[in-house]
Amino acid sequence: MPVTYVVGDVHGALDLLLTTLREAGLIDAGGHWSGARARLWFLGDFFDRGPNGIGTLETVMRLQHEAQAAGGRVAALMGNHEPLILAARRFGNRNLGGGASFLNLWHFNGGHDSDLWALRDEHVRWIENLPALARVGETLLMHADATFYLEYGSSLEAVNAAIGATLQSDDPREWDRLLEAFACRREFWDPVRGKANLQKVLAAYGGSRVVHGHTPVPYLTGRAQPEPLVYQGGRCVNVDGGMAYGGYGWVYRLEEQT
Ligand SMILES: [Mn+2]
Repeated sequence: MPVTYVVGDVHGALDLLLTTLREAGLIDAGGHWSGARARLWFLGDFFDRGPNGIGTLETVMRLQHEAQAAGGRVAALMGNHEPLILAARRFGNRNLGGGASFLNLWHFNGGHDSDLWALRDEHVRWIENLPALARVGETLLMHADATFYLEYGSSLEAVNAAIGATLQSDDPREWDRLLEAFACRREFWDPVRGKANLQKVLAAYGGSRVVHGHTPVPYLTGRAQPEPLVYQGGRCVNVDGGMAYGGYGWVYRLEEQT
């Protein structure tokens, strides 16, 4: 079986991403795929906060082609910052009630105008096709440590279809609903309620553990640590090292559980 690796939220920290992938042996000194048949999953949030969202996206798209040619695979989930920038692009400055526009919301969440200007149709189509959830063996991959996915469907396929449909919608309320829901976090953290939430999510979508990003580890624990955070008795792994916040870039190797 090929080895699977997972990278959390890059948030435009392209230089750190390249260093991290190089140290893991997944790209060479020239930045090209050297992972052979390895699988690499990104958990979304390519944009905002850090300086180079489009460069990050284009790097992932390029590595996807290079990996495929080598018999490997690069794949990605959608984070909340992907619909954020698409909403800013689709609705712009239109005031949609409450005095805020999607453009304001995106800026408030760390959006850089340079990314929006550089966002082309090709990028948009790629983002629109990203799944929200994926399963690799017994591991459920999700961007957010949140249960809102259950409001979109009771199977992995249903969630991906419903969130995909939202991204095709012209109804700002649908976008608003998604962005509000996607802002939830820390819902697996509490020893009791978090455990129950985790069980609900795993029961619906399969797998025996969750690997997620979205909430930088120091936000949960109050301190930086040099490797991903394993919690809930090993059934939950947070791979968001806070790459755009002066934190860590991690390549987390999935040990297949049988
Ligand atoms: Mn996020």
